[in-house]
Amino acid sequence: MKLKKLVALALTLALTATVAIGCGSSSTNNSGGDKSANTTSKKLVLGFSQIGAESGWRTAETNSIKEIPNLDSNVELKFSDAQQKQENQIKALRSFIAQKVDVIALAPVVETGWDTVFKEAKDAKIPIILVDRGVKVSDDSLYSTFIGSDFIAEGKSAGKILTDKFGKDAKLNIVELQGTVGASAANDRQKGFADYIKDYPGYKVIKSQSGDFSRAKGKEVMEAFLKSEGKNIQAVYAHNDDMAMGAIQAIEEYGLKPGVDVAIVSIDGIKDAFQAVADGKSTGVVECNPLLGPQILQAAKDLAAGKTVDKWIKSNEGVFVGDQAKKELPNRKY
Ligand code: GZL
Repeated sequence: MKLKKLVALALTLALTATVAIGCGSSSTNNSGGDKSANTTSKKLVLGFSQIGAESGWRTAETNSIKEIPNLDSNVELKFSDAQQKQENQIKALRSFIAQKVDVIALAPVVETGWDTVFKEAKDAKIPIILVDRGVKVSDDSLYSTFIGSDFIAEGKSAGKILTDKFGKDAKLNIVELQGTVGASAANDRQKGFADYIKDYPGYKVIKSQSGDFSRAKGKEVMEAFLKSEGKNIQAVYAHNDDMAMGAIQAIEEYGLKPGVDVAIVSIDGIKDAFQAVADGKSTGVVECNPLLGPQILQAAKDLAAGKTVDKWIKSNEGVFVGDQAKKELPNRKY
């Protein structure tokens, strides 16, 4: 009997010791007890530096990005709005680096001036995702991928809307509302359009100025164009829809009919632009997809998992004129 009790006691002691060691090792893992025992449950922390809220397109993109944590609860989003200033974006990137985020994403307001802070991110082993605008850096390995459109192709598509409407031999004086000075979207949309109309000698850009991608500035610049050129203007090429909407207002206030006296083409694909085409106030719109949240999420997860991603993840988009725009209007999400 005594032996049995001794064996039972020994077994109990052995069992208790095992449980204690087990807990000790998980608390060792916890190191301080306040972290979850399973370190794999750590969230992926994504820092995003947004340019601002200059256009309907930008707001739609922001909404898509802010949806990311709802698409994947294992992702924590740190979002910063730079109010259109590069120095605020650089500050935000430095803050993300200090917070040791897993991945940094940004929509770079302008193409240049990123080498130093991108090198700091590389030294901190934090991959960078470029969103909707590109950069010019000394070494392309400073960023992992660019998720966005082919702006040169968009500029060509805008030119084609005009040549399809007026024909190869038309004589057309065009005024151009450029996007933000120094932005890749503005530089390449200007280049694409200019390259395309080279084959149409009658098509001439007689004035070109930045409206900074905003409706108010687009209206202001169009008022100045009308003041100096008046009825000598036959078409407007706007690098985004918001500036085109501003131009439409200016044309109407000047006493001309937008879409009739003055053709209008623009890029983005916001609802207002589709409505303007459907109403005959604009000739056509080239879509540029702002709903990039899901693609950013996938790229961030792949990079955090150590996978390589394509250097350019291109967004798919269409071109809409006349009845096509009327038909597509109800489907527009932004
Ligand atoms: C394009 C994006 C541009 C949009 C504008 O990818 O960078 O910036 O065309 C926005 O509406 O302001």
